[in-house]
Amino acid sequence: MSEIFTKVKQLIEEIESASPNSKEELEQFRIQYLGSKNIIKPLFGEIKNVPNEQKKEYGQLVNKAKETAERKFAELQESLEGAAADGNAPDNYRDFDLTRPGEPLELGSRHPIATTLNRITGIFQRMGFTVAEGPEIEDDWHNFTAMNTPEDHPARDMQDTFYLLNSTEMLLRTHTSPVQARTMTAQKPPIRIIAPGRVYRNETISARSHAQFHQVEGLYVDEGVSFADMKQTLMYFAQEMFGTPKIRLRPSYFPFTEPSAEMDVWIGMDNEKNYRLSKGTGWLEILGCGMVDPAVLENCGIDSQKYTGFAFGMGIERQAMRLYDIHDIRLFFENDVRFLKQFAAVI
Ligand code: 2U9
Repeated sequence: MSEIFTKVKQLIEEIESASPNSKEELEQFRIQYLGSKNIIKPLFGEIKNVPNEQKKEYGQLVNKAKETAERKFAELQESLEGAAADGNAPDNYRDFDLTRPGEPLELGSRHPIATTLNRITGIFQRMGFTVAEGPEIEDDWHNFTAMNTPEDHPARDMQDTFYLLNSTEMLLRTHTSPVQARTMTAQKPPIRIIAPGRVYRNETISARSHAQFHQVEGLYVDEGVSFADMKQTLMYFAQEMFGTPKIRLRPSYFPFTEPSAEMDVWIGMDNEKNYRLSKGTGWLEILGCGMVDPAVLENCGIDSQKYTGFAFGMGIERQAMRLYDIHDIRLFFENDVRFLKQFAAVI
C-alpha cells in the first residue's frame, strides 16, 4: 500500500516544481491538476483500497496534493501577470504588442472667450496697462454709486440687475467698473489698468444676449490725460486687433464718462461677411469710451482738479462671435465638447 502513498507524494513534488512559462503552459497546468478531469480526482477514489488504519493519513495526503495545486496555480498566475505588467515577462507571455504605434496625446483647447480676452488684454499690456481683478459679487456702492449712477437709474432696477436674495445692497456686478473704482480708492495716480472679467445682467437668454458675459474695461488716470490720448490709445488697439487704425468716434452717453463716445472700426464692405457685420456701412461698433466724469474721480478720492482720465469698455462675446463666426452666444456657456474642440488649433 505504500506504493500509492509514494505516488501521491511524487505528485505533490511534481506540482511544487512545475514552472509554466507562458499563458498556454499555465493553462495546461490548470487542466492537468485542477480541471474537471484532473489527475488528482481519481486518487480520492483509491481510498477504498487503503487499509482502514491508513485511510485518514491517505485522505490528508491527497487533500494536500489538491491544496498544493490550487496554491501553486494562484502563485504562478500572479507572478506571470505581474511580470507581464512590469514588461519582464518571458517573451511568449506578453499580451500586449510593443510594436504598436503610441497613442498620440490629445491636446486640449482654449475657450474662444479666453483667447479673445487674452488677445485684447495683451495689446493693452504692451502699452503699459496692468491687469486688475475684483469680486463678481459686489456691493451697490462700487457697482453703481461710485460710478455716478443715480438711485433712480434704470440699470439699478431689479429687472436689469441680479441682487442677492433678500438684499438691496449686494449684487452680481453688471460691469467690471467696480474693479477700477476699488483700484482708485486704494491707489494714487498714475493709474493705468485693464479690468477683464465676467459680468451679469438680468436679460432674457437668446442667441444674441445672455445673462452672463465678459468685458474688458480700461482706465487711465494721471495729470493731463486728454481725449487725444484716449483716441491714440484706441487707434493703436484697432491697429493691433483689426489690422487698421481707421476708427471713428460717435458721441454717446454713459453716467460715468463725460464726454462719452462709441468707437467704430472700419472693416469695409468688400466682402459679404463684412457687409453683413457692418449692416452695409463698413463700420463695426467695437466699444464705448470717454473721459472719466470728475464726480467719479471724486467719489473714489481722487482730486479732479489735478487729475483727469479716460476709460473704455467692450463686450468680449461680440468680438469673439465676429472673430470666429459664431452665431449663437449660448454656445460659449454650454461647454459642449463638439463646440470647444473646434478651437483646438487656437493657442
Ligand atoms: C471707471 C470710470 C469709467 C468704463 C466704460 C463703457 C464706456 C462702455 C459697454 C461696452 C459694451 C459695456 O460690455 S458692454 O455692454 N461699456 O461702453 N465702459 S466707458 O468706464 C469707466 C470705468 C471705470 C472708474
